Parts: sequence; structure tokens; C-alpha cells
Amino acid sequence: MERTLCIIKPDAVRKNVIGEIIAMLTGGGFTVLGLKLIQLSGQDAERFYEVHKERPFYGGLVEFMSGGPVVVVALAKENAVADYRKLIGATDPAEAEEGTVRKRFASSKGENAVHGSDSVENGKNEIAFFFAERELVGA
Ligand code: 3AN
Repeated sequence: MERTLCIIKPDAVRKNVIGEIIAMLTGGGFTVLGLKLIQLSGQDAERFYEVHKERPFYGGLVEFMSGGPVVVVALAKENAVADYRKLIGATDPAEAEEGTVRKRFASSKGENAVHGSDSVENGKNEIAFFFAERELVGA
């Protein structure tokens, strides 16, 4: 089984749509291996988004991601990384397809409701960033 990480971002937590998003994930055939509600520190967010350090939106992204609680969800499914990205839709909600998480719940490119891993390798590493292996159930 392939793994991928979902982060329900502070905008979606504030909108009270944690349940709706998790229902979309399980409805899409994903198994939840681990799940928690956490508050990222600025340093946590800086480390998690280190690959985007040089991008102009990095500072705003770090501030946004550490500006309120998030829900991290470790997911498993065959073809998890690609199928999850299909389910969440494009980074910019204006370009996201009907019925995707971001079309339903994202407000902008920055406040776009959920994070998605962009490769199988990153899926593994991002899950390990938030979860110890013993916190993952049924894996
Ligand atoms: P995705 O989350 O769809 O993989 P990436 O990897 O291009 O998108 O960007 C990572 C995160 O950086 C996005 N989820 C988004 O929150 C933020 N981001 C990307 N592009 C912009 C932008 N032009 N302005 C503000 N934030 C952005």
C-alpha cells in the first residue's frame, strides 16, 4: 500500500469542515492510518516547507500554517499519492475541478484547505515528520 499525508490546513479547521474533508478521503477509498489535531510552531512550519524556502510566498505560508490548529492525517491506498492529488484538486481553487476538496473548501492559492504530498518519497517522509511508526494503525 502506498502512503500519503493530508494536512487539513488552518483555514479549513476554522471553517469547521474537518469532518466533511475526512468523509471525502474515506469515501475516496483511503484508509486512515493515523490522525491528530496539532498546533504547528513557526519552526515546525519552516522545517516542513523548507523546500519552498526560496519562494516569495514562503514567509506567508509559514505564518499561515502556524496561525491555527491543523489536522494531520496519514493515509494509505493503492496509488495513494496520485489519487489523493486528484481528490484534492489543483493548488489554485480557481483551477480545481468540481467535486474536489479544494473546489469545495479552498479560498485562494495560499489558503487552500489541504496539503498534499507530491511524490511517493515525500509521502513517506512527510508522514514520518508527524507520526512515529507505532502511532500508525493497521499499516
Ligand atoms: P500543492 O500544495 O498543491 O502541492 P505547491 O507544492 O506548489 O502546491 O505549494 C505548496 C503550498 O504553498 C501550497 N499548498 C500553498 O499553500 C502555497 N502556495 C503555493 N503557491 C502559492 C502562491 N502563489 N501564493 C501563496 N501560497 C502559495
